[in-house]
Amino acid sequence: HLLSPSAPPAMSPAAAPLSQEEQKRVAAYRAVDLVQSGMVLGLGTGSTAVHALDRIADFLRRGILHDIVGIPTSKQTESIARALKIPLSDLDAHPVIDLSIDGADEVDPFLNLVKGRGGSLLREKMIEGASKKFVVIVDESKMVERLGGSGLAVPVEIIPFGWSYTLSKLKALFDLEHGFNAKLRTKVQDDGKEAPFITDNGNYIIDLYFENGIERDLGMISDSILRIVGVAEHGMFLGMATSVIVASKEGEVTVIN
Ligand code: ABF
Repeated sequence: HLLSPSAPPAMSPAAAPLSQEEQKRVAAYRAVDLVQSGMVLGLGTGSTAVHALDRIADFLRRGILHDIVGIPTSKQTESIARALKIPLSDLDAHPVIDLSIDGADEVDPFLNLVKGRGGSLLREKMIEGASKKFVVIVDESKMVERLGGSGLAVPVEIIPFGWSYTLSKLKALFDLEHGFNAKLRTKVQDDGKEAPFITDNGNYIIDLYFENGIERDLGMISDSILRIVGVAEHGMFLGMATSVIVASKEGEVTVIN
């Protein structure tokens, strides 16, 4: 039923603020309200997207949704979705996806995104780029004035061959940028040794850091990065999101289109 203008707010002023995890869940659940039976769904990766997986699985179990096909954006999401009994397929079988739902590391006022802290940016970009609708779900901490501005990395997936050569090319691109840094992403293995982080595609990640965020034209930066031989893809998702669902501490949900 329709809410009257005088309807009470989602949370009374006295209620405790939502934790970041609760904000993620609220945004994810709102996105799953957009899912309809029979849809082919791009299934995102990360701690926000996992709430959407839970909700989709719950709706399938209860018969609220049926005939859903999920296209996972990472091996991790594939195994979670499998355990939740969400029917799965791939991009080859479904080159057109109805709706993708995924988290992000940063969202700017123009709905440009940084993604890839989890390392699954290449598959995410392929699947979300093949989607008629791409809905991003975030807690309010992900909103930034400028991409790269939160101090988090802008990731670039590169092929392992000649990685330090590719790193030097990336460094040269941003040479004059104040406070710029670029590093190979590493991971401590079970034996305690540090080794390159390996993506689902067998590639490496270079993390780019910008002290004040990316001040230059994003489209030009994107083109310059992609022109470097050895780069597979970068984590800036420019003009791809059709809407962003943001949940706040106060329990408010804002949908930005
Ligand atoms: C993936 O998960 C990534 O593209 C992005 O880096 C990350 C967001 O993770 P979380 O929801 O855990 O903050 O979608």
